[in-house]
Amino acid sequence: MGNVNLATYAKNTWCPGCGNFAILNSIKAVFGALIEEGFPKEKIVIVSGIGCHAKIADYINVNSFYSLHGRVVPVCEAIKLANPDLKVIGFAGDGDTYGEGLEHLIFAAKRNVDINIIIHNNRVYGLTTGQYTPTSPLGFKGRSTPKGTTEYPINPLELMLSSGASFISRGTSHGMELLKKIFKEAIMHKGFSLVDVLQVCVTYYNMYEYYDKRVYELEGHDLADYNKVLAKIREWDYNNDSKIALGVFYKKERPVFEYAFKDKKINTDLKIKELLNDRA
Ligand SMILES: Cc1ncc(C[n+]2csc(CCOP(=O)(O)OP(=O)(O)O)c2C)c(N)n1
Ligand code: SF4
Ligand SMILES: [Mg+2]
Repeated sequence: MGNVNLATYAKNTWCPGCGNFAILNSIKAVFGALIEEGFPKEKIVIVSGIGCHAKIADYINVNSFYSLHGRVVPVCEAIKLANPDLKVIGFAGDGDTYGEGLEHLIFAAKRNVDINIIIHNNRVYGLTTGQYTPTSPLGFKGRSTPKGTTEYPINPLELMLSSGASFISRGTSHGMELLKKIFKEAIMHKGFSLVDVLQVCVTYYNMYEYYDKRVYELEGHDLADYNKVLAKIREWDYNNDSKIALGVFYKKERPVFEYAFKDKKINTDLKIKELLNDRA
């Protein structure tokens, strides 16, 4: 974090051992480094939803907007459209944005709005005490499913790839060095970036041991080859017992929405062919 102090007066109420601390400390370190490098602090805006994760807005001393459950993404989009000079980072829950707000996520990825969305994916509703979410595994036993869920989870990275996201990555709350690296790269990416963080909820779904045994870091794969990336994304489907890859899965440059939207000249200059080739 260097010399930049981003602490606030708010009392932290997360459970001891919660994976949210790793996200908080990693992002504070990244913001601190950006500010030290000369990026103006007043141009950073964070947005959160509703859930345990959302309290992060109270714990970082930058501009923030504490929004509604499921509405992190549209608030980020609106801020970015109003002022494209801002760096807009949204912190959302898995219930929050893979559930209630999913359609917003899909369309922000499709439009390639230049925002960064970080998902605190603890695969459970933490704040409301342990119900299942779209990424809970089959058979998950929680408050609303005492005999176990009968649904398979979604693979959010696969969904993001098919929706057109131009940066897709995954980290865990047990690996802060990698998390910092991914956060920085995602924030600097020009276009829609998603970071799915396997954030452990020690109280309702403690997966530290499970993840520690399975995670490995991605190395040297072709970040722009759609089919190879898809195969890598499908290796772990949030339900099977395979190894779990971490790092950046996909990265591609393509025109961002806010400039195409704002500047008619750029809009007419968009090369349709380039856009069509984008999925090749
Ligand atoms: C519109 C709306 N729907 C539902 C709720 C109730 N609610 C609050 S938090 C929450 C779930 C939080 O789960 P998640 O988004 O995964 O966040 P976590 O607590 O796990 O960080 C729900 C259903 C709400 N506050 N507002
Ligand atoms: S309930 Fe889970 S997600 Fe919420 S603060 Fe506690 S450990 Fe963290
Ligand atoms: Mg959750």
